[in-house]
Amino acid sequence: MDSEALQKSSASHPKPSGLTLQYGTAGFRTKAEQLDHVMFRMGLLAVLRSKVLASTIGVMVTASHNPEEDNGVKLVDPLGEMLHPSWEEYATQLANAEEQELQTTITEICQKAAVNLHKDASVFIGRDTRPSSKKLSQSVIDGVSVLGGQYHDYGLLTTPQLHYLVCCQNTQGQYGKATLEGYYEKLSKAFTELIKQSPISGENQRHLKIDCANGIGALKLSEMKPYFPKEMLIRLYNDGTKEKLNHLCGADFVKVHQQPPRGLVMEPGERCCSFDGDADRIVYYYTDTTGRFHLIDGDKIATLISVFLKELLAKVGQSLELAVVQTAYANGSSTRYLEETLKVPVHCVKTGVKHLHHKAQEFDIGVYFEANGHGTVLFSKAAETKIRQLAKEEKDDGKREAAKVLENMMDLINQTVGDAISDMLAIEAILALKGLTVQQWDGLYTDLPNRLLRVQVAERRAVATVDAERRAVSPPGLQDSIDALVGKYRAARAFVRPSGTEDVVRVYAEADTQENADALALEVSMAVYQLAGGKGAPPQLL
Ligand code: NG1
Ligand code: ZN
Repeated sequence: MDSEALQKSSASHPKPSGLTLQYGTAGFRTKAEQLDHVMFRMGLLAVLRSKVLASTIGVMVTASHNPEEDNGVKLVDPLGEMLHPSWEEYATQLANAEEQELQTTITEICQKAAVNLHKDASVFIGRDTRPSSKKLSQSVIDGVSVLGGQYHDYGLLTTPQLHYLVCCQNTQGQYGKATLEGYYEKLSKAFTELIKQSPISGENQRHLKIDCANGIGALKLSEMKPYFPKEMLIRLYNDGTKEKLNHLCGADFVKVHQQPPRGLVMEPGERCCSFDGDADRIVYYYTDTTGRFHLIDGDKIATLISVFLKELLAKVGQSLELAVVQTAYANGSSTRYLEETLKVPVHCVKTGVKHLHHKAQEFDIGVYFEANGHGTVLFSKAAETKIRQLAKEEKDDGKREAAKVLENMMDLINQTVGDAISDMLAIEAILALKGLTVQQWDGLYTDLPNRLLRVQVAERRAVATVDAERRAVSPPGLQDSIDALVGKYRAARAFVRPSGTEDVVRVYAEADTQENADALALEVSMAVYQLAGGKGAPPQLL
């Protein structure tokens, strides 16, 4: 390590003294102007991680669904997974080291993590469309360069594209070609194959309106359009040419407010969807003939995919184990439908994609989605080999055809991480193959009315939870209050947890009617406010 060069380079990315940040659920995330030093240092960390694993590491500059003024950074591990939790602590240490401690902090991390600084390092970098992202990704490059790492700056990318590229690179092309064309070709080939087998193939067209949250999704979908089969007609809204990123639009806005995004006019029954700012989340929706808005969230996406996979597995005649992984935010009706009607096992884990991803890896086929629309499907190596073999060699025509559909689905789904583009194509293919309208899909089950609120408190970690975040163990008395409040309503459930990405405590409630869900959410929010040190104005419905 060239100490002098490091010191000099770091001095041009100074850390505001006293500022401490935490590598949270989605990496570092805060106001863009506080992040320059963090970016530089994540460049350093990516080099160390790359050296120790002898693999390419990804660095994505984005703050996803958060406001345009924010930014963030997350590291991508070799197979496209989130950074291993054991390194999150190093990330936090490095980001918070004062200028004069930087060198020793690096040395300490190298010792603890057995990093040999003489090894090579390679880092892939991507960024979203925020005005601050270009400069911040340059700071990542400075960090990578000062430790002698090689880098490839892909510029504007969706988050899942970076995960895909990193995985391709580290599997020597086995997962696909490590280029954007490789990504477009892999997905569109699988999608075209699937559509060919559907009744809509030929003249019938599939229309879909997409709200791109004024983010990167618009750019990347435009690039991908020429690769789509002619049946697929997409129209992009909120493409970033007029309005601000994530402002009154995007998957998070639609999910939280249970309202259509601004800038997208819907005819009754028209299928529409929203991406978030970095295109790793997707939700669908439509309005019915009475003008009522219907949201189809991540839970219903997971359910549609599970219904489809379960039918295919029955056709293929293989006993591959299919399971769904959810969080406590999953609508109670979805869990019930999956377990009781579809008879698919459901597992509940803590919020945060890394937890869902990890759990889903335990099954032959693991479907995971957060209610907010972040999710994907994982196929184990054994399941993949079996499916590919059946698709090629199975003598029974029906079974072989079903195996081919499974194989194409497997290639269409971005298995490295939730991916709005890939999920959208998978959903469109399933709807086409099953001949389902958006209303029929929505009719699989009826969501329990629900409400998500945020409560400002002095210290959000004052709220601690157990049982996959479904029960609060501190502050004392909070869970008893929640239990008492829940007991007042029918079909009710509520829980609270500290956010991993914002300085708030989140409150979720569901009940038999929207009025009751709202009332329960507000009452639980008041309990949090009173027992967990609420600050500012008392909680209100949005
Ligand atoms: P936090 O802020 O920890 O609730 C939010 C989402 C997560 C996840 C992360 C990462 C909700 C309720 N929470 O986490 O599901 O997506 O952001 O972006 O949607
Ligand atoms: Zn996102």
